[in-house]
Amino acid sequence: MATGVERFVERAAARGLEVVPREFPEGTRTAADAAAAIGCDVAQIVKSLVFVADGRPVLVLTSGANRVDLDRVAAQLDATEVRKATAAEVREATGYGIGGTPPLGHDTDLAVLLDADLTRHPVVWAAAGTATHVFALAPDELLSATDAVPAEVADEAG
Ligand code: 5CA
Repeated sequence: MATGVERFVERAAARGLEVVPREFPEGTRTAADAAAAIGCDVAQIVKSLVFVADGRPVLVLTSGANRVDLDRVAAQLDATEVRKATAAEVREATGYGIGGTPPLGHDTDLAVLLDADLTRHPVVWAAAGTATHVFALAPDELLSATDAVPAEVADEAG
C-alpha cells in the first residue's frame, strides 16, 4: 500500500474507526471519478474540502452532488471571510494532497462541518489518503470519528 493510505488507516484506528481501503487504479481523484469507479451515486461521495475562514483552515465534508455555499459556511462559523484553500494550504493543514484528502486523521486539528445531505444515505464513501483509495462508512460513524457538526452548507442549487 502507498504511504498515504497506511498513514490514514493507522490514524483512523487511533480514532476508533476501522478503515478497509479499496484501491481503484483507474483513479478516484474527483467525486465523479470515485462514483464511477465504485459504482455508487455521486451524492454518496464525501468530498473533504478545506476552506480558510478568517485565516483558519476548516474542513467541510460535502456530498459529491453538492457545491458549498461560502456564505453558509461563514454563517456556521461566525466568520467574516471564507475562501477555498490553495493546494499548498490543503497539504499543510491535512498532510494529504488534493484528491486523496481523507475526512479525518490530519496533521492539524481542524474544525469540521458535515453537509447534512450526507446523512440521507446508509453508506457513504470517502478518500483514504491517496487519489486511488477510498473507504465506505455510515454517516453516523463519520460524524463520531470527525466530531463534525452537521450543517446546511450546500448551495441551494446543489
Ligand atoms: N477522492 C475524491 C473523493 S472520494 C476527492 O478527494 N474529492 S474532493 O472533491 O474532495 O477533492 C477534489 C477537490 O479538490 C475538488 O472538488 C476541488 O474543490 C479541489 N481542488 C482541485 N484542484 C484544486 C486546486 N488546484 N486548488 C485548490 N483546490 C483544488
